[in-house]
Amino acid sequence: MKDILESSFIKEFCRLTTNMYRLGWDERNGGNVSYLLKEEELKDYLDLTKVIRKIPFAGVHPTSFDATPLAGKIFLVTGTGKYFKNVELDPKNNLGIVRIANNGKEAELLWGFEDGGRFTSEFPAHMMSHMARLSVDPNNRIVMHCHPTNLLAMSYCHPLDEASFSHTLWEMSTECIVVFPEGVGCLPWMLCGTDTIGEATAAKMKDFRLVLWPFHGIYGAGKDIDEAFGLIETAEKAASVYNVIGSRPILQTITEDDMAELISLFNLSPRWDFFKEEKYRSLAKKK
Ligand code: 2HA
Ligand code: ZN
Repeated sequence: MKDILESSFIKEFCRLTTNMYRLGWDERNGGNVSYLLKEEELKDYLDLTKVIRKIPFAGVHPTSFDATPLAGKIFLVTGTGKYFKNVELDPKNNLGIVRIANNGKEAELLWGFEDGGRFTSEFPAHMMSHMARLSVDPNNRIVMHCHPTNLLAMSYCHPLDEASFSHTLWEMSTECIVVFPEGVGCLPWMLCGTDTIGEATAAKMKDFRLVLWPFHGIYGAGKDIDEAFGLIETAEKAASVYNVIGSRPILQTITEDDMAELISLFNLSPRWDFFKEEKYRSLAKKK
């Protein structure tokens, strides 16, 4: 067997958590990431018949969600209570590779969590989000959660309806509507780590790859690490522009006609119902 620490998936995952920490998105033990691995990329590194131990989903919070749609799927996931700043220095203790058991209630540890640890307290939100994303995009592989400062700040002073929140982000930087034409889903504040917030996040994940948890953070999903990371990075950049502007009057902005030009150039399907002008909103009604 080859050394798994040399695998491209562990290396890329470590770079991801280091970058997230460096950007200030993951203070202390904040944030969590789960990455769906392919059996063929694992087979040179792990004996997939060797289960180290079984880890029930229920941790700090009771949980009763059913992960049978993911049975047999293998995830690389961050550990509960672990600090992103330490992942790259010590992947074996801070990360785990787990396979969802056939009963849909526990996971089989195949590698990692060597100090007896377990996966993130947000495992229900992650697994339910994977199920939701896979139902609309069979190529989705990554779900990541973090606490970017500017999106958090914006969640205090901007209305939290997803049409206006998304529209403001689209206005704050030209690339936003190109990167997330579907906008950003917004939840109310909810208790984290629970099935309830997991279900609410997953429901949004059917329509959005970005879901805001006000006063807490954001979830991003994608086909690969770059897509999910890039979504959060772009939304966070736009939120930082919003916060730099603050309460100064906006004298000019990206108009909906400008956005429509971008949409046409990149052949995108945006949430037309998030637009304000009737000529664009009516495009949503036609669908
Ligand atoms: O502690 O970010 O949402 C990890 C978290 C919980
Ligand atoms: Zn969090």
